[in-house]
Amino acid sequence: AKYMIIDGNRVEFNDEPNILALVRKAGIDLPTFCYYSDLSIYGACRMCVVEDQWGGIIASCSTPPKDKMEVKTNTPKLHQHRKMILELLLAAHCRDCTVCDKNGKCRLQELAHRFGIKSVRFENKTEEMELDTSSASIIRDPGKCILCGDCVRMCNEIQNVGAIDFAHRGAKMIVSPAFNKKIAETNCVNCGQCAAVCPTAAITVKSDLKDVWKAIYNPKKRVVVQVAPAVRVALGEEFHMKAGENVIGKIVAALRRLGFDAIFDTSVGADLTIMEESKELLKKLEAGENKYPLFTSCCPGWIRYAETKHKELLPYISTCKSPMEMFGAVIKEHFKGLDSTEGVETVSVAIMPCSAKKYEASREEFKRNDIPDVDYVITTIELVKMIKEIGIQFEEIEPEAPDMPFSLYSGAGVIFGVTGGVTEAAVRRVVADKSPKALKDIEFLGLRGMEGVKVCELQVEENSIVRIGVVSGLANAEALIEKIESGEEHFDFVEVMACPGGCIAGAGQPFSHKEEKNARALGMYKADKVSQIKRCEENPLMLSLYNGMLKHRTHELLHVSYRK
Ligand code: HC0
Ligand code: SF4
Repeated sequence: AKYMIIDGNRVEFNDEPNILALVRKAGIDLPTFCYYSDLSIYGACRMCVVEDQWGGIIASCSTPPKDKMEVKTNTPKLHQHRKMILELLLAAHCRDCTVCDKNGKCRLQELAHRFGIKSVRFENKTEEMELDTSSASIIRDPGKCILCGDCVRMCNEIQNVGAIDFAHRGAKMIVSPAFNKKIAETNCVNCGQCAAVCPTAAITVKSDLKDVWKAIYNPKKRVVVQVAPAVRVALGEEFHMKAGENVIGKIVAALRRLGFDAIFDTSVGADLTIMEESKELLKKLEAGENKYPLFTSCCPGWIRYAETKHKELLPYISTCKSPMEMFGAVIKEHFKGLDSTEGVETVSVAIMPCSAKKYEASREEFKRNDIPDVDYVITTIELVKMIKEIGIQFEEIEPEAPDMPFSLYSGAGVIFGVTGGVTEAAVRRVVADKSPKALKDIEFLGLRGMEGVKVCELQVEENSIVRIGVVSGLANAEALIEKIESGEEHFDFVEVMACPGGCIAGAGQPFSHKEEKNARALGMYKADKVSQIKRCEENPLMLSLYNGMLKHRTHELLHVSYRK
C-alpha cells in the first residue's frame, strides 16, 4: 500500500484526494476555513499548511498525497504562520462577537480561541460595511467576510446560480452580487446554501424570532405551529444527540412549553400534496407522450430557479402548493370560525429546515385577502435558540403528540424531507398493488440514497413504464433539464430539491457534513418504518378533510399558479 509519514507516523492512502484528508485520517484536525469536502479546492485560507521534509510549506488541501512523502503538521514555523494568518484576519474583521448571530458557532472565533490569540499585532482595519437585508431569507454582512470563497463556489458549482462572486482586487476585495446589486435583485433562489457553508457570519439566514416571540406573548393571538419533516432528525444534534435521531415528540413537548397554542406536523400537508400531485401524474400519464415530465413543486428554491432560468418549464411544474402552504391554508381555514367567536387572531408559524421557505411564505401567491397563509417561518436553528433561551432541558423532556384534529400523518409524508422521498410517496399512491411486498419493492426502486441524480423506472400497469428522475442540488437539476430539452432523455416525473440531499440538508439545519446528512436520511426512513400509516390515502384525516373543508375548495386551498 502507498503511505505517507505524517508527524512520524505511517498513514496509508488510496483514494484520498489531498494531504489534508490524510492528516485528518491520522487524527489531526488541521484548522481550515475554506476546505469543504463537497466543493472544489480553492486553497485560499492557507491555514491547512504542512511542512515537508525540506522545510517547504505547502497547502495540504490542494496537494495530492505522494507515496513515502514526509510531512509535519506541528512545527514552530507552521505555528507562527497560522497565528499570523489568524491575526491578519482578525485585524480586518468586526469583533462584536457577543452580539453576532454566529457567536459560539463561528470558525474564526473558534480558531482564535484554539490558538489562544489574546491580542492582535496589526491595526484594526475594519470598516463599517452596509448590511444587505434585501432578501427574505438571507443577510449579507460583508464586514465579516474572510474571503474563503466557499459561498461563491457553492452558489456557482453546486447551485448553478452565480448570484455572488469576488469583486474588486487586493485589500478592497469583497464577495458581493455583480454590480454591487442587493442580493434580492439577483437570481438568488434563497436556498441559503451559501450561509450553510459560511464559516463566519458574513452570510446568515434571516431571523424572524422577534416577531414569533411577540405573537406568543400577545394574548390576542392564537399561535399555531407546524413542524417540517426534516427538522426532527437534525434538531437533536444541537443537544448532544446523534444525527438522525427522531426527536419529533420532544419537539412537540418543547413547543408546548414555549407557549404555542396548537402544534401540528407538516407531514399532514405532505399527505395532502401527494393526494393532489398523484392525480396530476395519473392525468399526465393518460394524456400520453410529452417531451416534458411533471416536475414537483414543493421546493421554493427550485421554483425560483425555474422562474429565473427556465420559464419554459413553468407549465410543466405541478400546480400543487408545497405541503407547508397547503397546510397553512387548511390551518387558517380551520381556525377562522373560532377566531371570530373567541375574539383572537390566528398566527401561523412554520418550523422549517430551510431558508427559502421564508421567501415562499412572503410570496404574494400565498396570501388570501392580503393575509399570508403562513405568517412566519423559523428554522430548526431558530427553534434551538428559543429552546435554549427559555432553558428547556431538551435531553430530559418527555415526548408528546401533536394536537387534534390534525394529529395523524403517514410515513410517506415524513420521508418528504429527504431527496427521493416525495417521489416514493407518490409512487406508493399510484401503484395499484398495495401489498407489503409491493411497498418493499418500491423501497428498492432506486429512489433512496444521497446521490444527486437518481433515475429509475416503474411499471404501473402491464405495459406502461414510468420513467422517473430525482435530482437535488440545482446544478444537477440543470444538467437533467438540458438532457430533457435536447431530447437525449425522457422522463414522466422529475423531483427537484434545491439543497443537495433534500430538506435534511437545508440551510436552516445545524451545520453538517456528509456523515450527519447520511444519518439524517436514514432517520427519515426509520421514522417511516415505525409509522402505522404508509400511504397518504390511508390517513383517515384525508377522508374527513376531503369530505369537509376541502369538498369544493381543493383548487383554492391546495393549488397555485406561478405562470405570471
Ligand atoms: Fe421540506 Fe416539504 S419536505 S420542502 O424539504 O415538499 O423545508 O422537511 O417541510 O413544504 O413536507 C422543507 C422538509 C418541508 C414542504 C414537506 C415538501
Ligand atoms: Fe446563491 Fe443560494 Fe446563497 Fe442565493 S441563497 S446567493 S442562490 S447559494
